[in-house]
Amino acid sequence: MRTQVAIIGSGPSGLLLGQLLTEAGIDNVILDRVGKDYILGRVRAGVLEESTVRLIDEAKAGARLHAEGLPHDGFSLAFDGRDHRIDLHGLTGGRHVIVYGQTEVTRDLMQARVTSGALTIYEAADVEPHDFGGPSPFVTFEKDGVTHRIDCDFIAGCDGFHGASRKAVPGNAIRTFEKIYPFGWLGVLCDVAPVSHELIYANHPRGFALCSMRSATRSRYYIQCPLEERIEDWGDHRFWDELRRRLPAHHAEALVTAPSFEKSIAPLRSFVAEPMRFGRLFLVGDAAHIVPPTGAKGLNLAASDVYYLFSGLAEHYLEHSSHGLETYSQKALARVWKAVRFSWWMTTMMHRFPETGDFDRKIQEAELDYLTHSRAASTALAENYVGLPL
Ligand code: FAS
Ligand code: PHB
Repeated sequence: MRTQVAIIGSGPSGLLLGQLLTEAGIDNVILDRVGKDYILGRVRAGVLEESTVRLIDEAKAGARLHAEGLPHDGFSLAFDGRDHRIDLHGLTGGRHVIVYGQTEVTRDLMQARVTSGALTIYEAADVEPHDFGGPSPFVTFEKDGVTHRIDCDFIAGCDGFHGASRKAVPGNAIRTFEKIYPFGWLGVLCDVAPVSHELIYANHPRGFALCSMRSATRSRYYIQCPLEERIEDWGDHRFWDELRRRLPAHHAEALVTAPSFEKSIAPLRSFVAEPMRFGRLFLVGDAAHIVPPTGAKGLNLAASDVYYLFSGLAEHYLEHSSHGLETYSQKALARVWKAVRFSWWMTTMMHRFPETGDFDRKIQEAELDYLTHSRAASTALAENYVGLPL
């Protein structure tokens, strides 16, 4: 088999890139090691930047997003028993974010791909990129007991943090930067109206909490928890009681609960691999970087990588210029590091660290006080949250 671009991974990165290439008439094949249902069963991000929405529109997968997504003009920071609204719309000259689950984005992109007739091969085992240092890379995989080979011009490694692409790069050609946080997020999904029409990020002595949503009738809640926590020790009642303790009283009283139908613990890390290009192999999204979800950047960073790589590939095939591909890594990393900084800053400001001493706590209080009383400080927060320019 031969294609122009072989894409490893059918998550948001791979699907978005695949559909943009297909719309541009550039042949591509997506490979994933699992099936559609497994991918759609993962509960992940919930907040989309406007630039991510524009890319989904370009991929002809935005209809349901515009019909069901929730535009949000602000969110609240809760601490010391009170709310402080961050007016995204007012502070950024009219910009906002859209609340729409990553699962639905993935579902819409998968549907767009089926409609376009482009090829995705699911349950492809042992996918491996080869010879990406030269002019004739290829990918191999196993399916139904047969080894297959796809010859291509370029390989996009969209296979997430645990994928094969980054691992295929020689150790002396790549540098990684990592920070592991000493806690995780315990998250639940339930079919009940959210406690507030906007998101609430809460800093509390017992730990961080986040009130989010997927729709007006589906809530998504998180509480910070120690890494060693076991999900089986967290019945719904224990979760709701802990969430109430971490919210201002008026929200705790207003909270309506329902049985959770998804409950999981996610560890938090910051991770960046440099560079993001190795000859004809390009790392995209979580394959190249991970951020703690506090800043709602993970999925949106994957989308900006796709924007830079798609632009470079389109320039290569349609304008016969390699400038975009040559500058992919530098452009993507410039935006990645600013989002990594923002996500680290939000996480440090909003969470209780086991080693947090009195001094660190006073610094957190001063940061929150400055943030909620200075237009300059809240504008900086707002412009990062809605997304820095591509
Ligand atoms: P993904 O990991 O989504 O997709 C990679 C795909 O590659 C998968 O389908 C996988 O099956 C496939 N793959 C892996 N190895 C392979 C191999 N060897 N061969 C073939 N295929 C392979 N971001 C936010 O913005 N907000 C959040 O609240 C948030 N919460 C998160 C919670 C969790 C538990 C996790 C893990 C991430 C969360 N993220 C969040 C970040 C998340 O949304 C990612 O940024 C997003 O999924 C990135 O998309 P991809 O780069 O496509 O990687
Ligand atoms: C979510 O709804 O899952 C969500 C929203 C905002 C975040 C993180 C997660 O910062």
